[in-house]
Amino acid sequence: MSPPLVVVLNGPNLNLLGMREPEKYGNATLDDVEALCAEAAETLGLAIDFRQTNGEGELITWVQECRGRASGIIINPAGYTTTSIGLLDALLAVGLPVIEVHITNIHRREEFRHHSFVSKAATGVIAGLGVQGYALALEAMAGLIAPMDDPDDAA
Ligand code: CA2
Repeated sequence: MSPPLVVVLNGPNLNLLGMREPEKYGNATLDDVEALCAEAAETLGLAIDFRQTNGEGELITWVQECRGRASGIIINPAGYTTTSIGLLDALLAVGLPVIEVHITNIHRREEFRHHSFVSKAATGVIAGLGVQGYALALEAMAGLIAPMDDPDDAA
């Protein structure tokens, strides 16, 4: 049997990780984050599909495409966290466990970053633990999707 697929989605400007504002977001590049996720997924027996886009519509389409294909979604919605009802609606409609990740602690930052529309669709939220938050989200996701693979639950 193939391992459960977790889709890891990254929103706008996260392609700049490690290249700008390292004092805020650290030195790891998005490629480093993908490698970190691949390593964690391998250990946890998960497959990942890791993506980044600057487009709101593309992000929404990717969420929709998870239906029937993925077992869970990990998402750092970046700038769309605080603006996108469309993204919220897609995450609510997809019917999968969702973990929202932020590299920084959005609650220690500017007031406008505090309210996340996406959190309304999230099973859990990880913020402020740097890029390690992605590995922690994968660990939590493995726990959330494991019961689906338990043959005892099939009865
Ligand atoms: O802390 C996070 O992960 C954020 O989602 C990052 C977003 C920000 O809008 C959220 O409030 C919190 C910004 C992503 C932009 O990433 C950059 C990375 C390096 C240099 C510049 C931007």
